[in-house]
Amino acid sequence: MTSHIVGYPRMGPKRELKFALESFWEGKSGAEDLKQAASDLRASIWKQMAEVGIKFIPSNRFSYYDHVLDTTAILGAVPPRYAWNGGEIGFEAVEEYKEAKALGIDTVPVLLGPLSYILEVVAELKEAGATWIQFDEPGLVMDLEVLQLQTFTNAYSELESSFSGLNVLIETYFADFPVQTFLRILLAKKVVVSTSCSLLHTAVDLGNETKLGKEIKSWLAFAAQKVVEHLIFFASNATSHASRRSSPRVKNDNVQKAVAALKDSDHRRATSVSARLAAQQKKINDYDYVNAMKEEIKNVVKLQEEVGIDVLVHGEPERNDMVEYFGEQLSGFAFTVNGWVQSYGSRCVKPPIIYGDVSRTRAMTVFWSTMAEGMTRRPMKGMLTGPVTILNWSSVRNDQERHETCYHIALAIKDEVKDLERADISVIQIDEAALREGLPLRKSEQPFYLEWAVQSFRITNCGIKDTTQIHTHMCYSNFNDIINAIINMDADVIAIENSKSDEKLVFQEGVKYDSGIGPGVYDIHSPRIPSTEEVADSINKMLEVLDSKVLWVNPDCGLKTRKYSEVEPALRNMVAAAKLVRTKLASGN
Ligand code: THG
Ligand code: ZN
Repeated sequence: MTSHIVGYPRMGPKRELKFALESFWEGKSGAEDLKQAASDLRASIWKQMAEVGIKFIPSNRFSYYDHVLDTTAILGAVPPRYAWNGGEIGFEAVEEYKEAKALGIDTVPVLLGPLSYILEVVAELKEAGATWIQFDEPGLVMDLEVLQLQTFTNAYSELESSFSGLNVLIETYFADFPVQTFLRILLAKKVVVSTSCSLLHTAVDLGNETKLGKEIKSWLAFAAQKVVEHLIFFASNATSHASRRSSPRVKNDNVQKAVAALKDSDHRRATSVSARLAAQQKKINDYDYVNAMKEEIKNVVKLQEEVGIDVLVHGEPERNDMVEYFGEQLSGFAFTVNGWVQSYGSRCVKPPIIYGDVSRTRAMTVFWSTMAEGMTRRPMKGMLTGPVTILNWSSVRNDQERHETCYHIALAIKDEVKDLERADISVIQIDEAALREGLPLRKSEQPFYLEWAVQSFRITNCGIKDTTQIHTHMCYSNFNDIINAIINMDADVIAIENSKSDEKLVFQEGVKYDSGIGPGVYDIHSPRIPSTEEVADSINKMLEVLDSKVLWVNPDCGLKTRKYSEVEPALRNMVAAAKLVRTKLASGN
């Protein structure tokens, strides 16, 4: 039996890569400093794996920003709109292999897919002395047509002669591998034990966690621990699994009973139900802190009023992250100090750990939302994160089904919605940014996921007044295939990311969408400021398929990654565009 690691976090245990990158971008350090930081990180990972006795250590796993972007650049497959003329890109696979070899470590260089350009790299790697090569083929676990599988098989058969003298590993992840169709031609005939997917998006080292209790720590493994753990094949895990089963931290009778008692009327809106439970308001002791936040909120409100936004937000300066913030105030969650996970580029998140039944003990957002609401005569949205997103962006206990945990969270968020309504917040946004992201790859598993995900969302706002407007937001495009699930969410207004999609939104024939919808009119992930004409153009395109009564005009996602110097002119242009189109509509042309 041979040991093997598919991939490892790139950020470093203390986010060294993030800081090196951002310092380089800001011109505070040079390219050499950045390269040094990167090679230090690679060396420490290779050494660590070699020390614990991993046989197949991967190289060519590194990327400064994104490995799919790198491959796109190598292949020259950059969309024409970027006008890429950066020329040819070198075979860094060989460089990284040599770099590890210089440290005395013989690695398995990893390449993305069996494409013709790879042949050249293969030859160079053979010459440099590589004996194993790993190909990532994540697409293999999707529902493939016979023809597509045949194409894979043919592609690898074609390549076989170039592989002579080399051992080949084919790697899939996140779902089962269609063994019967593919293993026949697989060139690696040994059994290799591996983690089920790359550790890229796991936290780095549990050893750096100072605030987690001993018991909870014994239930967890970050990348550094998984590397060791999979070697001993989970045997030693038995004790910690047993400790978790019997721990009173995990089971909460009240939550179990509440979930067992859920019935249809808990996720179907009924017009006549009125709000009940008394709102609790957390008492904030730190006077200075509250005042600083208040100042920030005032500025955000003022900016939006000046720019001419109709429905305002308070900017959430009191929050760290849209998931972590709620986790911190709910029971059943634990937190890391250094459990950073790469999200994209240099951006990281610190997913909370859901280890037990989730419940809400006090109001979480009412204090800030009412404060903000009192600063303006325009509607101020109460901002919440939905249960599916809290679940999908946390590390979730695996001793019960994910949908059960999701219902726990839904009930907790429902309490918050009720409290906001009682505090006269009449527009409440419940973000389900990660709803699409959690969709299983296999079609056969999708209906069940969508059923409990949609029900969880509906639980949160079932029973509120008709006059309270529920908004939601979803990140990432490709909503066409789940449009019926989205309609079933029964939200009054939905803001979706759309601006990067070349696909035409969204409404196939026969789909009737009559609640409010705000397909994002510009891309917030770029610092580029969209012009008024550009936004007006985008609005006009939407009006070709949507009635003006249901259309909302908004950016395609939250603005937290943007500077005020970018946000302000962008929003001004957006509002100007909305006014332009409105005037045109009113004049009937
Ligand atoms: N929260 C969580 N997951 C997410 C997002 C989120 N996943 C998808 C999407 N949004 C990813 N986008 C971002 C955008 C910005 C940042 C992280 C993910 C970010 N992070 C800080 C950083 O890296 O500097 C971390 C420090 C901080 O929390 O302020 O800016 O919104 N859970
Ligand atoms: Zn978004």
